[in-house]
Amino acid sequence: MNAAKVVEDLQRRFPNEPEYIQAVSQVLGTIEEEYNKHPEFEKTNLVERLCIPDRVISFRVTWVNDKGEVKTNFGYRIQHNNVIGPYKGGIRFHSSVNLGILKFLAFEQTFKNSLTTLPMGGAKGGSDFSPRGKSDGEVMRFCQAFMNELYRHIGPDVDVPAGDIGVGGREVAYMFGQYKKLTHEWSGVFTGKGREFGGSLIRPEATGYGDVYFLQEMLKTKNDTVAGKTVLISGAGNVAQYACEKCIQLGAKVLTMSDSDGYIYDPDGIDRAKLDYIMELKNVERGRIKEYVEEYPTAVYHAGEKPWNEKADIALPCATQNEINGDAAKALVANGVIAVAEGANMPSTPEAVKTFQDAKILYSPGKASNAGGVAVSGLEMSQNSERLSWTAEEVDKKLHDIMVNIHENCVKYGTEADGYVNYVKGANVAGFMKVAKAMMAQGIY
Ligand code: NDP
Ligand code: 2IT
Repeated sequence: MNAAKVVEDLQRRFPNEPEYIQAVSQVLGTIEEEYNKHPEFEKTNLVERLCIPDRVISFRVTWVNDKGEVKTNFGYRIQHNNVIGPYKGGIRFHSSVNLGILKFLAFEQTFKNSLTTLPMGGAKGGSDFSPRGKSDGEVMRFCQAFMNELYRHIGPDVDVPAGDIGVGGREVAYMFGQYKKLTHEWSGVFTGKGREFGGSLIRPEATGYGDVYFLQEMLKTKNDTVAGKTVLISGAGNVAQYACEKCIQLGAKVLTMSDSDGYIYDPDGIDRAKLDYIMELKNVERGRIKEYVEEYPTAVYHAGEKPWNEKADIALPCATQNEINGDAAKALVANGVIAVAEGANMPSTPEAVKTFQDAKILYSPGKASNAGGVAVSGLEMSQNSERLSWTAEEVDKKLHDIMVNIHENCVKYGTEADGYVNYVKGANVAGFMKVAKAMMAQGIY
């Protein structure tokens, strides 16, 4: 395989999908050497079969808003690869959603799920519907309309969706309810469900906690810990909130959180009480992060900006893709950042990744450090299958063990000659090899 040639070819075939090309390019660039040690891969054109999704489902979603107006959005489900388990991955509702973004997410999910060691294939879905500013009734009607189409393509042993941006416990519950109504069947077809109906304890916390567990492992390689560190977090949603919670528990000082309109900087640190305020603001009132400074006037709100110019020891990007560009990465490095652990999917541009790696700081890609969310989704599937639920302590311990294991695999496959751990390479090679072996075993179809 010549990675550059494959990417060039995909770019020609899918010219309007830059995020998909970006994700493929990063993976192929780092697995090329390993891939070429296995001539049997090339003989069966494994690379092309791996990059192009098994199936792309697209559909129209029509719903009625509170004013009685008829609205139309599009819906997608990308079933990327199911060689190691049922298709598995979140659903994103955001105005920016398009085919290329969902294809990049489904592609990444395949390797991430492989890294968890649990039997899950890769998928992603979503819509350009934005829950922002919508009433609860509108969100419910949209979720039901979305499920009226999607239900025929999913199932507990076929494809198991979950949340992502704009899809949390509320949306999962509405979609699950509609699936049940349409199929006349209760099954573990979704993860991230409410605790009363099969949801796993620690699933809401899992991505953020897992990100910080991974960060702890990275710091351990330098005989360092999270305690006492200053932290920049972007986002104020599910991942950001629980990354913040774990940082607070471990004695770090979180200085920032953000949303798509701007960020807040709190020089005194976001403590437990302040985080409780943010959780209420975002999850119940569905407000904006700028309201934080009305409650805590010593904090400052920066409209239209991202937090990366602030000085801190650690950065946890937990909002969205490409939120750290080359300049932002240079600013972080110049300000002495020692570790970047991605909570979001592909939040760093290729220039940013290069900047972190050239500076030899600890840097982990989302598919490694945010895998805790889907890992606990896998544990939710197990609990649903055996009709049991495990305690929070049990699930948290399994999550912790999985994150430690992913870190070990990154070190195993990503350590370079000078001892620097290239976590991107480590995660990609480890994730890829398992999928590749399963694909080879299952033949050409
Ligand atoms: P949420 O919807 O709960 O929160 C998303 C946060 O990011 C919000 O604060 C949102 O602000 C902000 N945001 C979204 N889009 C943009 C944008 N275009 N520019 C700037 N800020 C933006 O989503 P999650 O916390 O679940 O997801 C965050 C990231 O983590 C995503 O990359 C997701 O793919 C990834 N992830 C999520 C997992 C999960 O289990 N939920 C698992 C693994 C990864 P606003 O309110 O203004 O939109
Ligand atoms: O990006 C992700 O890993 C998720 N949004 C979670 C997917 C899942 O199935 O739990």
